[in-house]
Amino acid sequence: MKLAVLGPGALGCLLAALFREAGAEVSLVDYRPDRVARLRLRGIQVQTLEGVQRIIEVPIGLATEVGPCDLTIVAVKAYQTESAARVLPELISQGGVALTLQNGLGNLEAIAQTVGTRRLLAGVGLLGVTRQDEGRIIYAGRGVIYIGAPAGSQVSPLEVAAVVDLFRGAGLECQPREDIEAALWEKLVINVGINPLTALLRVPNGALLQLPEAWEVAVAAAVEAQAVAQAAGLSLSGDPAARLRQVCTNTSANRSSMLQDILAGRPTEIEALNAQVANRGRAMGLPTPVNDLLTLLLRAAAQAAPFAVG
Ligand code: KPL
Repeated sequence: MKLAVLGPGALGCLLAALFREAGAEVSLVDYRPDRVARLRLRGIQVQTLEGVQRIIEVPIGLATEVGPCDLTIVAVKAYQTESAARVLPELISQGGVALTLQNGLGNLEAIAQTVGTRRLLAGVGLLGVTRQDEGRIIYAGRGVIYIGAPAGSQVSPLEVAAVVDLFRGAGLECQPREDIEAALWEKLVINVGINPLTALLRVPNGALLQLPEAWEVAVAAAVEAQAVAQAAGLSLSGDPAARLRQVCTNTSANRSSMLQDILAGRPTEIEALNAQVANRGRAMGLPTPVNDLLTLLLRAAAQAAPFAVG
């Protein structure tokens, strides 16, 4: 199976490196020729879960160089999905599958705009990966990856099983999910709690467990998200606070992706996370004051960067 991982961020680099080490035919795809050239020279440097530094030489190229693949994993930031979706037709072979493994809501819809829903899969990953620098990452916490066919997809359960096996073969914990939309929301419930609080307070995920006020806000955001999901007809498993606690424990040393974005001066995924909860809640007449406020604070934090002191 020929694989492409689109997006050389933390998750993209990790997946490409693990697949490569497992002997898969994989390429990392980027849209920036200058970065492609640098990553080709340097390889991908991974600090493993055991704390060992490894350099893994992964083939890296532009979409036109890599060409059609059987499986293309979209691992770009949610705010880059629309532009990434434009190169997907070049990367997906006849009968090939696109799998989004991104945070938040709205990615499936953006990808479907260019490649349709028939050969689409969605995935949700609860693992912790920190990007230290271009092509340099820390695999900071194990976590399960769920993969399934969303509404409108015609990818068969057998094909989903083959993709799940591929992930397992690369040493990742992976499970098929028939209710992948519910899994996306379960992850959203976690992200709307952990990501903005860790980004605003500039702390690793585990610190939230030691900060009672921050924890209270994180749980309140997660509870609101769960209520919106339920109002939208999705039944999510488990209690949001318990789920938050488990992910904070499993990824305690990890810097959330939103904290990494804020520290690097990049845009954040707030529009795909808390803003989605707030918008969908509003549309159903369900108040989401905590998600409203966190959305405003994160927008403000991004706007404030040029004025920051110290
Ligand atoms: O998805 C994540 C993120 O940082 O975006 C978690 C699971 C919270 C790990 O940090």
